Amino acid sequence: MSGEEDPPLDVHHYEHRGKVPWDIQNYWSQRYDLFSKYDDGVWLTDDAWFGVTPEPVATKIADDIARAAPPERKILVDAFAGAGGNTIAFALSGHWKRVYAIEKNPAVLRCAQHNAEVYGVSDKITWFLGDCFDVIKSQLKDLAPYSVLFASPPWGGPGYRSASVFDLRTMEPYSLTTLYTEYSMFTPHVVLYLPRTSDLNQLARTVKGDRPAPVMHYCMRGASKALCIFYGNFQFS
Ligand code: MGP
Repeated sequence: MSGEEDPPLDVHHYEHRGKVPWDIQNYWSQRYDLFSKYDDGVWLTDDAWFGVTPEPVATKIADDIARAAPPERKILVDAFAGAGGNTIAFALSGHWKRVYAIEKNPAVLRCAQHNAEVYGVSDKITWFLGDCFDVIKSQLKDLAPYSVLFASPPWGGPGYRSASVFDLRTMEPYSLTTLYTEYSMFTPHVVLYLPRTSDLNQLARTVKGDRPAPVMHYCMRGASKALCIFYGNFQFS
């Protein structure tokens, strides 16, 4: 493990399966997919495991956004940093002048900050503890013309898998409409990370005007992990 610091209350670095709660054992067995540097002392809260983007997916999303974003947009705002998987990939991409990462759970934010240290990218990230909608309105407004906003929101827990088509109107605690409406007031360049089973008709109805919004599935080992919708002037060609 890196450093000598012990994890704070409710934060863990599990080293043996025997200590891992039963409901996250499936995720723990994928720990090197989630964080290739897991053994260097990655920290997670028990709830954070469910929402971590696997590192190869986070890296690919970071590459895609960097490649396709308008060149004047050099700030990346990560609205739901969680334990830092996406934030770290954005910082590692080297594309952004600054990555702003928001997380409202103090223990989870501490994990993200620690994990960014493990990956050696802390100096590229500014952290905010708080509700993303409040932080964006109160502290990031002026960055809007230079920003791309990425959001990997909670989907209401792993129960999302029980529906063959996921109803984005019932996503908890924030519906697709809430997320899209709030974020597009800040910047037109918004990327949402959503369930692979998301209702595509509901997604399509959020796309206004003539400019198409690409939807990309991110797959690993023969299965889709999740999809992203890219709103705004992203050029993939
Ligand atoms: P999964 O369906 O829970 O796992 O999550 P997996 O490994 O596909 O399960 P399997 O048993 O079917 O193989 C799939 C992906 O969705 C993971 O990579 C997580 O990053 C992401 N994910 C899962 N949940 C519950 C959330 C969530 O609530 N929010 C976000 N943003 N991502 C999630």
